[in-house]
Amino acid sequence: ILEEGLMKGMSVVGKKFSKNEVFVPDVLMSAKAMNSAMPYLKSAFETGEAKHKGVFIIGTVQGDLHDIGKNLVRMMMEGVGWKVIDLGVDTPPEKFLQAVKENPKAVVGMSALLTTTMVNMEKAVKVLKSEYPDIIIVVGGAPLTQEFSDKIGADRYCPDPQACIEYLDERLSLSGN
Ligand code: B1M
Repeated sequence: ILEEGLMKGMSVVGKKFSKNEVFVPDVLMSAKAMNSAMPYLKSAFETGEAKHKGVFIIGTVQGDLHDIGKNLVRMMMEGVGWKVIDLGVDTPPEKFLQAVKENPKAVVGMSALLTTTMVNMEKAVKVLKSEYPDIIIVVGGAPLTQEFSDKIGADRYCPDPQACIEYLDERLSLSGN
């Protein structure tokens, strides 16, 4: 149900959103439809019949209260099979670090919408990478670029949720799972 139905559907929506063929409300509706099915599948996850792709920790960085984009990424990631831990908005580096300590194999996603909070993203990336050099960190948000992501030592800038999904599928060889 998850792999051949729901995830395939979300993938179609994600690709269309990337190409501006559908818009934020369409993605929200699809993600809500997807999420409404998840409780029925919970027992399969608990017995190990269905597996998550991994744990994805996401938060909007310290000082930043914008969460619409971050929530979209969360829903899309859940939609394609990641277990998501959402740290919310205004997330200090220590909170990211604590979440990684509790989930050492997790991938981390950070969102920033303000030029003034991009500097806090840099701080959070540095703290995580110094304690966990192999951790994968993806970043996104309207003012960001790949150049900025490279400069602060993150692994990849994702302009939209689909880019995030495709990058992690490829990097972790998850396609087709
Ligand atoms: Co704010 N705001 N805002 N705001 N706000 C912007 C961002 C701004 C560009 C407006 C403007 O001046 N034109 C401007 C930033 C300027 C700058 O820094 N260069 C701005 C400002 C200045 C401010 C305040 C400082 C205003 C004030 O108080 N004087 C203040 C700051 C508060 C704070 O955070 N401390 C503020 C407040 C607010 C509201 C609370 C009113 C509200 C936020 C509500 C909420 O999020 N719950 C708000 C909003 C709504 C906006 C705009 C209008 C819309 C942002 C949005 O949600 N876009 C925005 C102007 C604009 O963009 N037109 C603006 C839709 C969303 C789906 O897109 O978040 O980019 P986005 O996410 C995309 C991608 O970026 C990507 O995927 C999403 C889907 O494609 N993405 C990721 C995002 N995170 C990702 C993470 C990933 C991967 C992809 O991996 C982890």
